[in-house]
Amino acid sequence: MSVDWLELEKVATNWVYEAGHKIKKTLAGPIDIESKSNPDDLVTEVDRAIEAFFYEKIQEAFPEHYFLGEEGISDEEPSLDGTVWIIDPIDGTMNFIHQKQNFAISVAIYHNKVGMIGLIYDVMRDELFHAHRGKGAFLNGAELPPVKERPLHESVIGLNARWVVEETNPYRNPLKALVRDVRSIRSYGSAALEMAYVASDRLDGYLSVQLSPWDYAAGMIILNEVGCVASNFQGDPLSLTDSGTLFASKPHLHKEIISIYIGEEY
Ligand code: 2AM
Ligand code: CA
Ligand code: CA
Ligand code: CA
Repeated sequence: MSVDWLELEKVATNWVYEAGHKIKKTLAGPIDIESKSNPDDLVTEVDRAIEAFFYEKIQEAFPEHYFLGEEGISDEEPSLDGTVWIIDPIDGTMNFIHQKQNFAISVAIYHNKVGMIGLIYDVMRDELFHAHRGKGAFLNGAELPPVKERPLHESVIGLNARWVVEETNPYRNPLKALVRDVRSIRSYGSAALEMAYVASDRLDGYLSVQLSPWDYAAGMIILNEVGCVASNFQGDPLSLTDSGTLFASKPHLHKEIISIYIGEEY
């Protein structure tokens, strides 16, 4: 069955705005918070409710589509053949809880493993980054130009400082050297937004030692449209089923950082 991508993009965009509105409304009252894998790995009732909102909308409108979300609503065996929605209802949950800003909704639609539509919505700033495969990437409707490179020593990189000090992190030393050599480091705390910032030239690159498909599925599609590259630290393609390292950046810088700093297996 053929898919009307323009219609799908319109519908997905409307749902993202609707979800953003729902999230904003919750900020007025108390929010129930729980820990997941460790005391700092947080989830709220809002993360779960927003994931359920998307799942129900998609089930109703497109029952033949698959669904993969961070908070556990997934089809039993989400297939990568056919059309699959990969959704992080709130990316940057810690920011959502502590700052009530600097978080995003991330929605990606893949078709037979190819990223077709990517949406990253910064709810509180009302900034929607979106991309449609082959048709470009946009910020609030304005097309993002192909990225321009800067030399490494003038580059600003997104990175969580924790990974540079954590004794058990095998990438500690390569990341230390990278932190030393670039112009500066930023830590925004939302992988989706940091990837959108690389695509829109607010950052030159972004690295994370541990992310999952819902963290980067939409970001990859947006980056691809402006000529950026997203891979693991070895430069291999990212998985849509497994977690791992992520390095997103402008293409020349991508090659340079992998070859000098992070590309070796540790
Ligand atoms: P999340 O807020 O959706 O959990 C924080 O540096 C970034 O890493 C966020 O994008 C966060 O997504 C993501 N992340 C992935 N795994 C995480 C984990 N186990 N604990 C905290 N953040 C995680
Ligand atoms: Ca999480
Ligand atoms: Ca996430
Ligand atoms: Ca999340």
